[in-house]
Amino acid sequence: MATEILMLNPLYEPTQAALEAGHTCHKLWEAADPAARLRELAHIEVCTSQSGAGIDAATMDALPNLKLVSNFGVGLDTYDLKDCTRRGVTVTNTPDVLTLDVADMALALLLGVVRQVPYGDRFVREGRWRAGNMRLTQTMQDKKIGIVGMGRIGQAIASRCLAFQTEIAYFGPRRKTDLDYRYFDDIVALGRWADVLIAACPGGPATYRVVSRDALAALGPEGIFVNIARGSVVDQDALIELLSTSQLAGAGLDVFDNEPDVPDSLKAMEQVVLAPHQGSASVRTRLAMGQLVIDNIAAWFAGKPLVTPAN
Ligand code: 8YV
Repeated sequence: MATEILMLNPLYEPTQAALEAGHTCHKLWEAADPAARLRELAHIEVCTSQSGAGIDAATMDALPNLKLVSNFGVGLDTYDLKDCTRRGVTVTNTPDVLTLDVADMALALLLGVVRQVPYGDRFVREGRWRAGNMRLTQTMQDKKIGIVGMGRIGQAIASRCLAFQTEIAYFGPRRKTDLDYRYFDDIVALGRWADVLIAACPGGPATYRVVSRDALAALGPEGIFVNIARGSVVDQDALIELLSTSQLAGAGLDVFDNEPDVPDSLKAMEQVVLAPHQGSASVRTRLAMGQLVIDNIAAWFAGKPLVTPAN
């Protein structure tokens, strides 16, 4: 019997093509009337989605037979996992395979801000070097780095930062007894200790605006903020205000409120390095993420244990 999958949104092309080669795939975004299409597909047991979109209650209401959502991405802030569990829906995600790339991105942004790499690039291209050398920058050496969220990605960021002769401390819901890094149970106190805050925690209600105005202000005028987590974890308005009044030295941002819209005020700031949510966006990592999406679905249809269930 043909296996059927409902794709709620487009996936990375090679992943989507591989799924289409093995299953009958219904693409909800191609339907002229998605609500009517969902009624026709009420028998569906397996869906795909991605971290930016998740699945909402109305869609699950329309799919009473749904058992599995295979999600492309590690972040599950667009899912209400308790509600999924209550409905008997398991969500799988793509942890581990993207950890190193996302950690690398945090360091790329941090180095970009500290050594002003994009600024220097513009300086050369615009022919300004002939008129004199570029201004001097901050250094990585001896920086105190505060990591917000010491999970898999936070730990990979920490191990990279150590190679730059920095000090590390972290904030999170609890101390990790297996880690030697200094722990702060108060993010403002971490901000006061640190020169740099790097957000690496999950998104969602529990971490909404956890990087508060006070935490950012505590970094001081030489302070730097880096975000590879979610736009929701930082008070973006406060960040912009502190940057524009020189109460913070710079920021490296891969994620934003309301992506892909980025405030013009941030785009205008030369002390800010911006990236379009590129943390996991290497070919190798995206293929590995897609493989997990595929493997979880294959396991489900084969009646085997799921590879990376999240609930
Ligand atoms: C991707 C991400 O941008 O894994 C996540 O949670 O944010 C990123 O890897 C996203 O999943 C792509 O849809």
